[in-house]
Amino acid sequence: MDVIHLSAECYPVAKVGGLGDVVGALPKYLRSAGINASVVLPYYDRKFVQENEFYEIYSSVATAGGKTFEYKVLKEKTGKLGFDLYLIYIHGLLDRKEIYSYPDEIKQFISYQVSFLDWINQSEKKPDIIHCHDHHTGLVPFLMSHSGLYRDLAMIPTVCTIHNGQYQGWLGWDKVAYLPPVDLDKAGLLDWNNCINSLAASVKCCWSFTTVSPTYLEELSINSNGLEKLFEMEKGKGTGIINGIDTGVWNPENDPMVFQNYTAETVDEGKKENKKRLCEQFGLDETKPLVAFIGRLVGEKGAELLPELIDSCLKSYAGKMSFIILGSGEAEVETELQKTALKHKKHCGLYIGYDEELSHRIYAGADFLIMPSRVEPCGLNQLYAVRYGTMPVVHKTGGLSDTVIDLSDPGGYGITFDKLETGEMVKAIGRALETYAGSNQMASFRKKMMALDFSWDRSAKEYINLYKRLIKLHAI
Ligand code: NHF
Repeated sequence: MDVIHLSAECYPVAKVGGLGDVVGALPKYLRSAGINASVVLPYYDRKFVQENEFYEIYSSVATAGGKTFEYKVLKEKTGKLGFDLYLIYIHGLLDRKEIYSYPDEIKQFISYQVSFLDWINQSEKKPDIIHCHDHHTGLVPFLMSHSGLYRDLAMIPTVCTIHNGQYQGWLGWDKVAYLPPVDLDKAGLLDWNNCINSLAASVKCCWSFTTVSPTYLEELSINSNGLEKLFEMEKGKGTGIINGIDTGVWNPENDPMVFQNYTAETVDEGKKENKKRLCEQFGLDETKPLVAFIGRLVGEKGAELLPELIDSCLKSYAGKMSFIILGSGEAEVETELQKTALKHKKHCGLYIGYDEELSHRIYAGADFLIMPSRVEPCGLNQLYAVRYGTMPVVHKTGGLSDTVIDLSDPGGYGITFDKLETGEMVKAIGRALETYAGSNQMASFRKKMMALDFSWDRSAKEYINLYKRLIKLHAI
Protein backbone atom coordinates (compact mmCIF):
# COMPACT_ATOMS: atom_id res chain seq x y z
CA MET A 1 0.00 0.00 0.00
CA ASP A 2 1.43 3.42 -0.98
CA VAL A 3 0.55 6.28 1.34
CA ILE A 4 1.69 9.86 0.79
CA HIS A 5 1.74 12.27 3.74
CA LEU A 6 1.43 15.97 3.03
CA SER A 7 2.44 18.42 5.70
CA ALA A 8 4.07 21.80 6.33
CA GLU A 9 6.38 20.23 8.94
CA CYS A 10 8.39 17.05 9.35
CA TYR A 11 11.14 16.49 11.93
CA PRO A 12 14.14 16.82 11.51
CA VAL A 13 13.68 18.75 8.26
CA ALA A 14 11.31 21.42 9.50
CA LYS A 15 9.65 21.49 12.90
CA VAL A 16 7.83 24.13 14.89
CA GLY A 17 5.72 21.87 17.10
CA GLY A 18 4.11 18.48 17.55
CA LEU A 19 2.95 18.32 13.92
CA GLY A 20 6.61 18.03 12.88
CA ASP A 21 7.25 15.25 15.39
CA VAL A 22 4.26 13.25 14.23
CA VAL A 23 4.99 13.53 10.50
CA GLY A 24 8.65 12.70 11.15
CA ALA A 25 7.74 9.52 13.03
CA LEU A 26 4.44 8.01 11.85
CA PRO A 27 5.67 7.20 8.29
CA LYS A 28 8.66 5.34 9.75
CA TYR A 29 6.41 3.13 11.84
CA LEU A 30 4.00 2.61 8.95
CA ARG A 31 7.00 1.51 6.92
CA SER A 32 8.05 -1.05 9.48
CA ALA A 33 4.49 -2.38 9.41
CA GLY A 34 4.81 -2.94 5.67
CA ILE A 35 3.17 0.24 4.34
CA ASN A 36 5.10 2.22 1.75
CA ALA A 37 4.69 5.61 3.41
CA SER A 38 6.43 8.74 2.14
CA VAL A 39 6.33 12.46 2.94
CA VAL A 40 6.02 15.40 0.56
CA LEU A 41 7.01 18.74 2.09
CA PRO A 42 7.55 22.24 0.76
CA TYR A 43 11.26 22.91 0.22
CA TYR A 44 12.87 24.92 3.04
CA ASP A 45 16.32 26.44 3.05
CA ARG A 46 17.18 24.87 6.42
CA LYS A 47 19.98 22.87 7.99
CA PHE A 48 18.74 19.40 7.05
CA VAL A 49 18.18 20.40 3.45
CA GLN A 50 21.54 22.16 3.20
CA GLU A 51 23.43 19.26 4.74
CA ASN A 52 21.84 16.38 2.83
CA GLU A 53 21.78 15.40 -0.79
CA PHE A 54 18.67 15.64 -2.91
CA TYR A 55 18.18 14.92 -6.58
CA GLU A 56 15.54 16.13 -8.99
CA ILE A 57 12.97 13.53 -9.99
CA TYR A 58 10.48 15.72 -11.79
CA SER A 59 9.94 19.28 -12.97
CA SER A 60 7.07 20.95 -14.71
CA VAL A 61 4.93 24.06 -14.78
CA ALA A 62 1.67 24.52 -12.90
CA THR A 63 -0.84 27.33 -12.67
CA ALA A 64 -2.24 28.98 -9.59
CA GLY A 65 -3.83 32.41 -9.38
CA GLY A 66 -3.73 32.80 -13.13
CA LYS A 67 0.07 32.62 -12.99
CA THR A 68 2.16 29.86 -14.37
CA PHE A 69 5.21 28.86 -12.36
CA GLU A 70 7.89 26.25 -12.61
CA TYR A 71 8.26 23.70 -9.82
CA LYS A 72 10.66 20.85 -9.15
CA VAL A 73 10.28 17.71 -7.08
CA LEU A 74 13.45 16.73 -5.22
CA LYS A 75 14.03 13.42 -3.48
CA GLU A 76 16.33 12.80 -0.53
CA LYS A 77 19.07 10.48 -1.71
CA THR A 78 19.66 8.00 1.10
CA GLY A 79 16.26 7.33 2.70
CA LYS A 80 17.99 7.96 6.03
CA LEU A 81 14.80 9.22 7.68
CA GLY A 82 13.25 5.78 7.39
CA PHE A 83 10.91 6.85 4.57
CA ASP A 84 11.15 8.58 1.21
CA LEU A 85 11.17 12.34 1.52
CA TYR A 86 10.20 14.61 -1.38
CA LEU A 87 10.44 18.39 -1.43
CA ILE A 88 8.55 20.71 -3.74
CA TYR A 89 10.80 23.54 -4.84
CA ILE A 90 9.57 26.80 -6.37
CA HIS A 91 12.11 29.54 -6.84
CA GLY A 92 11.26 32.59 -4.73
CA LEU A 93 8.31 30.91 -3.00
CA LEU A 94 9.21 27.45 -1.74
CA ASP A 95 12.88 28.01 -0.97
CA ARG A 96 12.62 29.92 2.29
CA LYS A 97 14.12 29.55 5.75
CA GLU A 98 11.06 29.84 7.92
CA ILE A 99 8.02 27.62 7.75
CA TYR A 100 5.29 30.13 8.60
CA SER A 101 4.46 33.81 8.90
CA TYR A 102 5.35 35.15 5.47
CA PRO A 103 2.90 37.80 4.21
CA ASP A 104 2.17 35.66 1.15
CA GLU A 105 1.69 32.43 3.13
CA ILE A 106 -1.56 31.77 1.26
CA LYS A 107 0.25 31.72 -2.06
CA GLN A 108 3.06 29.65 -0.56
CA PHE A 109 0.82 26.80 0.59
CA ILE A 110 -1.56 26.90 -2.37
CA SER A 111 1.36 26.62 -4.78
CA TYR A 112 2.70 23.70 -2.76
CA GLN A 113 -0.62 21.85 -2.88
CA VAL A 114 -1.17 22.59 -6.57
CA SER A 115 2.34 21.47 -7.53
CA PHE A 116 1.90 18.24 -5.59
CA LEU A 117 -1.39 17.50 -7.37
CA ASP A 118 0.07 18.37 -10.75
CA TRP A 119 2.98 16.00 -10.17
CA ILE A 120 0.88 13.08 -8.89
CA ASN A 121 -1.75 13.60 -11.57
CA GLN A 122 0.69 12.90 -14.37
CA SER A 123 2.57 10.13 -12.54
CA GLU A 124 1.77 6.62 -13.74
CA LYS A 125 1.74 5.04 -10.33
CA LYS A 126 -0.86 6.66 -8.14
CA PRO A 127 -0.78 6.34 -4.34
CA ASP A 128 -3.46 4.28 -2.59
CA ILE A 129 -4.05 6.95 0.04
CA ILE A 130 -3.30 10.66 0.30
CA HIS A 131 -2.99 11.68 3.94
CA CYS A 132 -3.19 15.44 4.62
CA HIS A 133 -2.15 17.08 7.89
CA ASP A 134 -3.74 20.31 9.15
CA HIS A 135 -5.01 23.23 7.12
CA HIS A 136 -1.87 23.86 5.05
CA THR A 137 -2.80 20.81 3.01
CA GLY A 138 -6.55 21.18 3.45
CA LEU A 139 -7.45 22.18 -0.10
CA VAL A 140 -6.11 18.93 -1.55
CA PRO A 141 -9.21 16.76 -0.95
CA PHE A 142 -11.44 19.45 -2.50
CA LEU A 143 -9.20 19.98 -5.53
CA MET A 144 -8.92 16.23 -6.14
CA SER A 145 -12.68 15.96 -6.42
CA HIS A 146 -13.72 19.27 -7.88
CA SER A 147 -11.09 20.56 -10.22
CA GLY A 148 -11.23 19.29 -13.79
CA LEU A 149 -7.43 19.31 -13.81
CA TYR A 150 -7.13 16.37 -11.44
CA ARG A 151 -9.90 14.02 -12.57
CA ASP A 152 -7.51 11.08 -12.39
CA LEU A 153 -7.10 11.60 -8.67
CA ALA A 154 -10.79 11.85 -7.79
CA MET A 155 -11.10 8.25 -6.64
CA ILE A 156 -8.04 8.12 -4.39
CA PRO A 157 -9.13 8.00 -0.74
CA THR A 158 -8.04 10.97 1.36
CA VAL A 159 -7.46 11.20 5.08
CA CYS A 160 -7.15 14.49 6.91
CA THR A 161 -5.60 14.60 10.37
CA ILE A 162 -6.36 17.53 12.64
CA HIS A 163 -3.48 18.34 14.92
CA ASN A 164 -4.82 21.73 15.82
CA GLY A 165 -8.32 22.89 14.86
CA GLN A 166 -7.77 26.46 16.08
CA TYR A 167 -5.83 27.37 12.93
CA GLN A 168 -7.89 26.91 9.80
CA GLY A 169 -6.22 28.60 6.81
CA TRP A 170 -8.84 31.26 6.10
CA LEU A 171 -8.78 33.22 2.87
CA GLY A 172 -11.18 35.82 1.55
CA TRP A 173 -13.25 34.93 -1.49
CA ASP A 174 -11.27 37.58 -3.40
CA LYS A 175 -8.41 35.04 -3.24
CA VAL A 176 -10.35 32.33 -5.08
CA ALA A 177 -8.33 33.31 -8.13
CA TYR A 178 -5.27 31.76 -6.44
CA LEU A 179 -6.84 28.35 -6.97
CA PRO A 180 -6.70 26.40 -10.19
CA PRO A 181 -10.00 26.25 -12.14
CA VAL A 182 -12.59 24.56 -9.93
CA ASP A 183 -16.20 23.57 -10.31
CA LEU A 184 -17.84 26.71 -8.92
CA ASP A 185 -21.11 24.86 -8.26
CA LYS A 186 -19.17 23.19 -5.49
CA ALA A 187 -17.86 26.45 -4.04
CA GLY A 188 -19.99 25.87 -0.93
CA LEU A 189 -17.61 23.09 0.06
CA LEU A 190 -14.83 25.65 0.40
CA ASP A 191 -16.89 28.09 2.38
CA TRP A 192 -17.38 28.60 6.08
CA ASN A 193 -18.83 31.87 7.35
CA ASN A 194 -18.34 33.64 4.04
CA CYS A 195 -14.70 32.92 3.55
CA ILE A 196 -12.67 30.08 2.16
CA ASN A 197 -11.73 27.88 5.11
CA SER A 198 -9.09 25.31 4.19
CA LEU A 199 -9.62 23.13 7.26
CA ALA A 200 -13.40 23.12 6.86
CA ALA A 201 -13.01 22.21 3.18
CA SER A 202 -10.72 19.38 4.14
CA VAL A 203 -13.15 17.98 6.73
CA LYS A 204 -16.05 18.23 4.27
CA CYS A 205 -14.25 16.68 1.30
CA CYS A 206 -11.89 14.08 2.77
CA TRP A 207 -13.01 10.47 2.89
CA SER A 208 -12.24 10.29 6.56
CA PHE A 209 -10.71 12.59 9.15
CA THR A 210 -8.83 11.84 12.31
CA THR A 211 -8.05 13.84 15.42
CA VAL A 212 -5.01 13.14 17.52
CA SER A 213 -7.03 11.88 20.50
CA PRO A 214 -10.59 10.62 21.05
CA THR A 215 -11.40 13.34 23.61
CA TYR A 216 -10.29 16.03 21.17
CA LEU A 217 -12.75 14.67 18.61
CA GLU A 218 -15.53 15.23 21.15
CA GLU A 219 -14.22 18.65 22.12
CA LEU A 220 -14.14 19.96 18.55
CA SER A 221 -17.96 19.93 18.49
CA ILE A 222 -17.93 22.22 21.53
CA ASN A 223 -14.91 24.42 20.91
CA SER A 224 -13.19 24.70 17.54
CA ASN A 225 -12.90 28.37 16.71
CA GLY A 226 -16.17 28.56 14.79
CA LEU A 227 -16.28 25.06 13.26
CA GLU A 228 -18.30 23.44 16.07
CA LYS A 229 -21.38 22.81 13.89
CA LEU A 230 -19.29 21.34 11.12
CA PHE A 231 -17.63 18.88 13.49
CA GLU A 232 -20.97 17.97 14.99
CA MET A 233 -22.31 17.19 11.50
CA GLU A 234 -19.23 15.34 10.27
CA LYS A 235 -18.41 13.43 13.47
CA GLY A 236 -19.48 10.19 11.81
CA LYS A 237 -16.44 10.15 9.56
CA GLY A 238 -14.04 11.10 12.34
CA THR A 239 -11.81 8.85 14.47
CA GLY A 240 -9.59 9.80 17.39
CA ILE A 241 -6.17 8.19 17.25
CA ILE A 242 -3.68 9.02 20.00
CA ASN A 243 -0.25 10.03 18.77
CA GLY A 244 2.74 7.94 19.64
CA ILE A 245 6.27 9.06 20.31
CA ASP A 246 9.38 8.14 18.45
CA THR A 247 11.00 5.86 21.01
CA GLY A 248 14.18 5.80 18.93
CA VAL A 249 14.66 9.55 19.37
CA TRP A 250 13.21 9.73 22.90
CA ASN A 251 15.07 7.10 24.85
CA PRO A 252 16.85 7.97 28.11
CA GLU A 253 18.89 4.78 27.75
CA ASN A 254 20.88 6.09 24.79
CA ASP A 255 19.76 9.70 24.26
CA PRO A 256 22.98 11.49 23.23
CA MET A 257 21.61 14.86 24.38
CA VAL A 258 21.21 14.14 28.10
CA PHE A 259 24.02 14.41 30.66
CA GLN A 260 23.73 10.81 31.83
CA ASN A 261 21.82 7.92 30.29
CA TYR A 262 19.61 5.73 32.46
CA THR A 263 17.09 2.90 32.38
CA ALA A 264 14.06 2.14 34.55
CA GLU A 265 16.49 0.27 36.83
CA THR A 266 18.85 3.21 37.21
CA VAL A 267 16.30 6.03 36.95
CA ASP A 268 16.91 7.48 40.41
CA GLU A 269 20.68 7.85 40.02
CA GLY A 270 20.28 8.95 36.39
CA LYS A 271 17.77 11.64 37.21
CA LYS A 272 19.87 12.84 40.13
CA GLU A 273 22.90 13.46 37.92
CA ASN A 274 20.85 15.07 35.12
CA LYS A 275 19.10 17.31 37.62
CA LYS A 276 22.39 18.31 39.24
CA ARG A 277 23.88 19.42 35.91
CA LEU A 278 20.69 21.17 34.82
CA CYS A 279 20.37 23.00 38.13
CA GLU A 280 24.02 24.08 37.90
CA GLN A 281 23.29 25.60 34.51
CA PHE A 282 20.33 27.59 35.85
CA GLY A 283 21.63 28.36 39.35
CA LEU A 284 18.93 26.27 41.07
CA ASP A 285 19.08 24.12 44.20
CA GLU A 286 19.42 20.51 43.06
CA THR A 287 18.06 19.13 46.35
CA LYS A 288 14.58 20.56 45.74
CA PRO A 289 11.89 18.99 43.57
CA LEU A 290 12.05 20.47 40.08
CA VAL A 291 8.90 21.34 38.14
CA ALA A 292 9.31 22.04 34.40
CA PHE A 293 7.24 23.65 31.67
CA ILE A 294 8.21 23.12 28.05
CA GLY A 295 6.22 24.55 25.17
CA ARG A 296 4.97 27.51 23.27
CA LEU A 297 4.36 30.52 25.51
CA VAL A 298 0.83 31.11 24.28
CA GLY A 299 -2.69 31.16 25.71
CA GLU A 300 -3.55 27.77 24.23
CA LYS A 301 -0.87 26.21 26.44
CA GLY A 302 -1.95 28.30 29.46
CA ALA A 303 1.55 29.80 29.60
CA GLU A 304 0.35 33.18 30.87
CA LEU A 305 -0.84 31.42 34.04
CA LEU A 306 2.70 30.43 34.97
CA PRO A 307 3.92 33.65 36.66
CA GLU A 308 1.03 33.65 39.14
CA LEU A 309 1.33 29.91 39.65
CA ILE A 310 5.04 30.19 40.43
CA ASP A 311 4.49 33.11 42.83
CA SER A 312 1.68 31.29 44.63
CA CYS A 313 3.51 27.97 44.89
CA LEU A 314 6.67 29.53 46.23
CA LYS A 315 4.58 31.39 48.80
CA SER A 316 2.29 28.50 49.77
CA TYR A 317 5.09 25.96 50.02
CA ALA A 318 7.78 28.26 51.42
CA GLY A 319 10.09 27.98 48.43
CA LYS A 320 10.35 24.20 48.71
CA MET A 321 10.65 23.64 44.95
CA SER A 322 12.22 25.03 41.79
CA PHE A 323 10.81 25.73 38.36
CA ILE A 324 12.37 25.64 34.95
CA ILE A 325 10.70 26.99 31.82
CA LEU A 326 11.65 26.53 28.20
CA GLY A 327 9.75 28.07 25.34
CA SER A 328 8.99 31.11 23.28
CA GLY A 329 5.83 32.77 22.10
CA GLU A 330 3.75 35.83 22.87
CA ALA A 331 5.89 38.86 23.77
CA GLU A 332 3.79 39.75 26.84
CA VAL A 333 4.04 36.25 28.27
CA GLU A 334 7.79 36.20 27.67
CA THR A 335 8.18 39.55 29.47
CA GLU A 336 6.10 38.45 32.46
CA LEU A 337 8.10 35.26 32.76
CA GLN A 338 11.35 37.19 32.56
CA LYS A 339 10.16 39.31 35.48
CA THR A 340 9.20 36.19 37.44
CA ALA A 341 12.58 34.56 36.79
CA LEU A 342 14.33 37.72 37.94
CA LYS A 343 12.19 38.00 41.06
CA HIS A 344 12.74 34.36 42.02
CA LYS A 345 16.28 33.95 40.76
CA LYS A 346 17.09 31.02 43.03
CA HIS A 347 13.87 29.18 42.28
CA CYS A 348 13.10 29.78 38.64
CA GLY A 349 15.22 29.11 35.56
CA LEU A 350 14.04 30.45 32.21
CA TYR A 351 15.19 29.90 28.66
CA ILE A 352 13.30 31.89 26.05
CA GLY A 353 13.64 30.16 22.69
CA TYR A 354 13.55 26.70 21.26
CA ASP A 355 16.36 24.30 22.07
CA GLU A 356 15.90 20.62 21.29
CA GLU A 357 18.91 19.53 23.38
CA LEU A 358 17.81 21.50 26.42
CA SER A 359 14.33 20.02 26.17
CA HIS A 360 15.78 16.49 26.36
CA ARG A 361 17.90 17.54 29.34
CA ILE A 362 14.87 18.95 31.11
CA TYR A 363 12.82 15.77 30.60
CA ALA A 364 15.75 13.83 32.02
CA GLY A 365 16.45 16.16 34.95
CA ALA A 366 13.03 17.38 36.09
CA ASP A 367 10.81 15.59 38.58
CA PHE A 368 7.50 16.95 37.29
CA LEU A 369 6.19 18.46 34.07
CA ILE A 370 3.33 20.93 34.35
CA MET A 371 0.89 21.32 31.41
CA PRO A 372 -1.82 23.92 32.09
CA SER A 373 -3.09 23.71 28.49
CA ARG A 374 -6.46 25.23 27.60
CA VAL A 375 -6.55 23.16 24.44
CA GLU A 376 -4.41 20.08 23.90
CA PRO A 377 -5.35 17.97 20.87
CA CYS A 378 -3.03 15.17 21.98
CA GLY A 379 0.03 16.60 23.67
CA LEU A 380 3.37 14.92 23.21
CA ASN A 381 5.26 16.48 26.09
CA GLN A 382 3.47 14.41 28.73
CA LEU A 383 4.40 11.30 26.72
CA TYR A 384 8.07 12.34 26.52
CA ALA A 385 7.93 13.08 30.24
CA VAL A 386 6.71 9.62 31.28
CA ARG A 387 9.30 8.03 28.99
CA TYR A 388 11.97 9.84 31.06
CA GLY A 389 10.30 9.00 34.40
CA THR A 390 9.07 12.58 34.90
CA MET A 391 5.61 12.82 36.41
CA PRO A 392 3.07 14.85 34.37
CA VAL A 393 0.84 17.35 36.22
CA VAL A 394 -1.85 18.23 33.68
CA HIS A 395 -5.13 20.00 33.04
CA LYS A 396 -7.73 17.37 32.18
CA THR A 397 -8.39 18.32 28.58
CA GLY A 398 -8.08 16.75 25.12
CA GLY A 399 -5.33 14.17 24.78
CA LEU A 400 -4.11 14.91 28.30
CA SER A 401 -7.34 13.32 29.62
CA ASP A 402 -6.73 10.29 27.42
CA THR A 403 -3.09 9.73 28.36
CA VAL A 404 -2.57 10.74 32.00
CA ILE A 405 -4.17 8.66 34.76
CA ASP A 406 -4.34 10.36 38.11
CA LEU A 407 -2.40 8.80 41.00
CA SER A 408 -5.62 8.25 42.92
CA ASP A 409 -7.10 6.09 40.14
CA PRO A 410 -6.24 2.46 39.42
CA GLY A 411 -3.05 2.27 37.38
CA GLY A 412 -2.36 5.99 37.99
CA TYR A 413 1.00 7.67 37.47
CA GLY A 414 0.28 11.38 37.06
CA ILE A 415 -1.57 14.29 38.61
CA THR A 416 -4.59 15.83 36.92
CA PHE A 417 -6.67 18.90 37.72
CA ASP A 418 -10.11 19.82 36.37
CA LYS A 419 -10.09 23.59 36.40
CA LEU A 420 -7.56 26.04 35.06
CA GLU A 421 -7.47 28.10 38.23
CA THR A 422 -4.38 29.05 40.17
CA GLY A 423 -5.82 27.55 43.38
CA GLU A 424 -6.43 24.17 41.70
CA MET A 425 -3.00 24.16 40.15
CA VAL A 426 -1.30 25.07 43.43
CA LYS A 427 -3.11 22.12 45.02
CA ALA A 428 -1.92 19.86 42.20
CA ILE A 429 1.66 20.99 42.78
CA GLY A 430 1.10 20.36 46.50
CA ARG A 431 0.18 16.74 45.68
CA ALA A 432 3.34 16.54 43.59
CA LEU A 433 5.44 17.70 46.54
CA GLU A 434 3.79 15.17 48.86
CA THR A 435 4.47 12.38 46.39
CA TYR A 436 8.07 13.50 46.09
CA ALA A 437 8.49 13.51 49.86
CA GLY A 438 6.80 10.12 50.37
CA SER A 439 9.45 7.48 50.97
CA ASN A 440 10.02 5.28 47.92
CA GLN A 441 6.82 6.49 46.23
CA MET A 442 8.60 8.51 43.59
CA ALA A 443 10.96 5.66 42.75
CA SER A 444 8.13 3.25 42.07
CA PHE A 445 6.12 5.76 40.03
CA ARG A 446 9.17 6.51 37.91
CA LYS A 447 9.63 2.84 37.13
CA LYS A 448 5.94 2.47 36.38
CA MET A 449 5.98 5.44 33.96
CA MET A 450 9.04 4.21 32.16
CA ALA A 451 7.37 0.85 31.56
CA LEU A 452 4.38 2.45 29.77
CA ASP A 453 4.13 1.98 26.03
CA PHE A 454 3.29 5.14 24.10
CA SER A 455 5.26 4.09 21.03
CA TRP A 456 3.89 4.57 17.54
CA ASP A 457 3.38 0.85 16.89
CA ARG A 458 -0.10 0.84 18.37
CA SER A 459 -1.27 4.09 16.72
CA ALA A 460 0.27 3.11 13.38
CA LYS A 461 -1.90 -0.03 13.44
CA GLU A 462 -5.01 2.10 13.88
CA TYR A 463 -4.06 4.24 10.88
CA ILE A 464 -3.44 1.12 8.82
CA ASN A 465 -6.88 -0.23 9.72
CA LEU A 466 -8.40 3.06 8.62
CA TYR A 467 -6.47 3.04 5.32
CA LYS A 468 -7.64 -0.53 4.68
CA ARG A 469 -11.27 0.38 5.31
CA LEU A 470 -11.04 3.29 2.86
CA ILE A 471 -9.36 1.20 0.19
CA LYS A 472 -12.17 -1.34 0.50
CA LEU A 473 -14.69 1.46 0.01
CA HIS A 474 -12.75 2.53 -3.06
CA ALA A 475 -13.05 -0.95 -4.50
CA ILE A 476 -16.87 -0.99 -4.14
O1 NHF B 1 0.06 16.59 20.05
C1 NHF B 1 0.69 16.76 17.24
C2 NHF B 1 0.42 17.94 18.14
C3 NHF B 1 -0.47 17.64 19.32
O2 NHF B 1 -1.49 18.62 21.25
C4 NHF B 1 -0.58 18.84 20.20
C5 NHF B 1 -0.87 20.08 19.44
C6 NHF B 1 -0.38 20.15 18.04
O3 NHF B 1 -1.42 21.04 19.96
O4 NHF B 1 -0.45 16.08 16.83
O5 NHF B 1 -0.17 18.91 17.36
